[in-house]
Amino acid sequence: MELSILINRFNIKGRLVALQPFGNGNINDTYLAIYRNTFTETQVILQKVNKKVFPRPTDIMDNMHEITRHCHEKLEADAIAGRDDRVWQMPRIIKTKEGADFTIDDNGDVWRVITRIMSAHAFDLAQGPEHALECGAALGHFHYLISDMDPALIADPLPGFHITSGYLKAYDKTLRTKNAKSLIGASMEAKRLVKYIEERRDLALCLEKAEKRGELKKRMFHGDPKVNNIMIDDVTGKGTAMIDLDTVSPGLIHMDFGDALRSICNPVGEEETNLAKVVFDEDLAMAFCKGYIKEAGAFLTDADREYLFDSIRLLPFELGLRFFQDYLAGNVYFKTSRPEQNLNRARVQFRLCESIEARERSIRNVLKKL
Ligand code: GN1
Ligand code: MG
Repeated sequence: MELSILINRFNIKGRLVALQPFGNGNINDTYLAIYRNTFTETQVILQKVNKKVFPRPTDIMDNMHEITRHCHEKLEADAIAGRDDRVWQMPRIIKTKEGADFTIDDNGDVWRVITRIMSAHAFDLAQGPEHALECGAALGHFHYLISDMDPALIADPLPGFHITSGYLKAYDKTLRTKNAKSLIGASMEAKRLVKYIEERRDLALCLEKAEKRGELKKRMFHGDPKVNNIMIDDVTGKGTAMIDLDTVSPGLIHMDFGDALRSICNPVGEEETNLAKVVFDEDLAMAFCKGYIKEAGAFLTDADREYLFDSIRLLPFELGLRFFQDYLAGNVYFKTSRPEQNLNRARVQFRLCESIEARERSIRNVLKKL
């Protein structure tokens, strides 16, 4: 179905002058649409929700409805009370002409339109400590925003998401397939990754065990706070919004903390092919943590703080495992543009994990001082 016909189902003022692919997401298909009016211009984001990843895309939209409603109310109340040092933003759902939150095309795919956060950008790589600090502040503020949401209003968007034991099980199952066996048989590098995972199986369960013991509790989390999901105001340089709200649901906020750090503190990014360049940058980590604690410090318990290092080590391991499993399964989950891409992405995450392990003492010292 033609995109311009599809977007025409939504209630947007003006004439459509541009509609083009946008961003670098690994999951959904995203487009930027520009509408022109006599005196102004409206820019919106058109997205197809990936139904191979999200089993019930309409649940994703119901969740988005609840999350944005809750957060917009809180943002407005805080703005009126003058509680903030800046304008915090969050995308809004643009309804169809019939008043629905989404539309379904001839293939049964769910499409939505949301507002674009204007005069702000997200970056694929950390730009330096100031940027990292603002990313920390944006995540911390987002945790504050969703902290008092009723989890019962949210349907599980992606069963098993950020449950490391589940990813290990899926990996074990994939290992037994013919495709995986032949890929591993043919590659020294793949063999090395198999060994790497074996050596860390126990560590991978540390947060789940802490949750079972009651030391850590589920709260609302973002689920995907990587650096290019954090919008920075072009004028002030301050964090202004978290985007990509599809995975917001009850979970361990440690998963967000670790995921943001594994993304922000790897200055060369997820697609680097020269492993020697992949290191965990402690200056960026310190800056991020400062920003995060300023906004979220008040609701971190002693036990929460106890497990921060574990989350920093766990998330690159978990993502590496997810990339490697997808490589062995034939690249069915993450978008790829070449066959070895998920293998390389896994190598980058495991290299980052090694770099974190090598710096454990000094990272723990930073965390202690927060
Ligand atoms: C996916 O859609 P995107 O690119 O923001 C993935 C994250 C990974 C990330 C790695 C729902 O996020 O968990 O950390 O790729 N999202 C989902 O780049 O699986
Ligand atoms: Mg995402």
